Amino acid sequence: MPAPIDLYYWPTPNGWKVTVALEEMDLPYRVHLVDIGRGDQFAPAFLEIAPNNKMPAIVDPEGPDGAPISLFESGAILQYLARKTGRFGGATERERIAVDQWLMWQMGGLGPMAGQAHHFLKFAPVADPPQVIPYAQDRYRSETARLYRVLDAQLGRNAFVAGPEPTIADMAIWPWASLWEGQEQTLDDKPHLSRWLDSMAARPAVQRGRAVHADLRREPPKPT
Ligand SMILES: N[C@@H](CCC(=O)N[C@@H](CS)C(=O)NCC(=O)O)C(=O)O
Repeated sequence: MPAPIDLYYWPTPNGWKVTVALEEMDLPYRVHLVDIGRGDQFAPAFLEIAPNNKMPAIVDPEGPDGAPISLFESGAILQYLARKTGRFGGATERERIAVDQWLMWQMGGLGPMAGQAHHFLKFAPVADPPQVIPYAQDRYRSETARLYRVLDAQLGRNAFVAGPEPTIADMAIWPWASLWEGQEQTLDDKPHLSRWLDSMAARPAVQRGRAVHADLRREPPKPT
């Protein structure tokens, strides 16, 4: 049994990527909460591990050469865990290329765009004072919609994002896509995305990863 991985975490989509991957890969882990609402991400000890002051981050006491290694950025963490276990990262060079391109699509596209959609649609309107900025709302809502159309087309060709089996690309994308309602999206015209969301949500490891400290999740109040 490998030594437990230390996971620095808060229950958000970027955090769920790593809990889902750790659960899918049967890796033991210990959770260290980083309350990003309270500012824990700026603590000097956390910045040593994650200098960009964002979770998730991990410390693996059994790194590549048997010595501890720390890393931040959820996409890099997923790739590391896939290499460590030899699972979910693609078995051939062609499979790895397919996985990596969709992983990067999430990291550079869906994550930032859906994140800004959440910000301008859900959080800014209930800020003090409220900020309703239609240009930003339209821009991030429509760019997120475009990305979901691309994803739906891909899922029309494959059961999972990068091929017939689930990979770290699915683990990166599902946490964000599962929050489509808060991004003011529709699934009515996206049958493949809808089917994939359900099949991911039915996986026991996904459910366990999503449940880690779910009680601490804070939803913004609805605008009045
Ligand atoms: N690109 C980063 C993004 C991580 C990220 O945005 N984390 C957010 C929570 S979902 C955070 O820690 N925010 C704290 C802050 O910005 O101060 C990754 O994928 O790991």
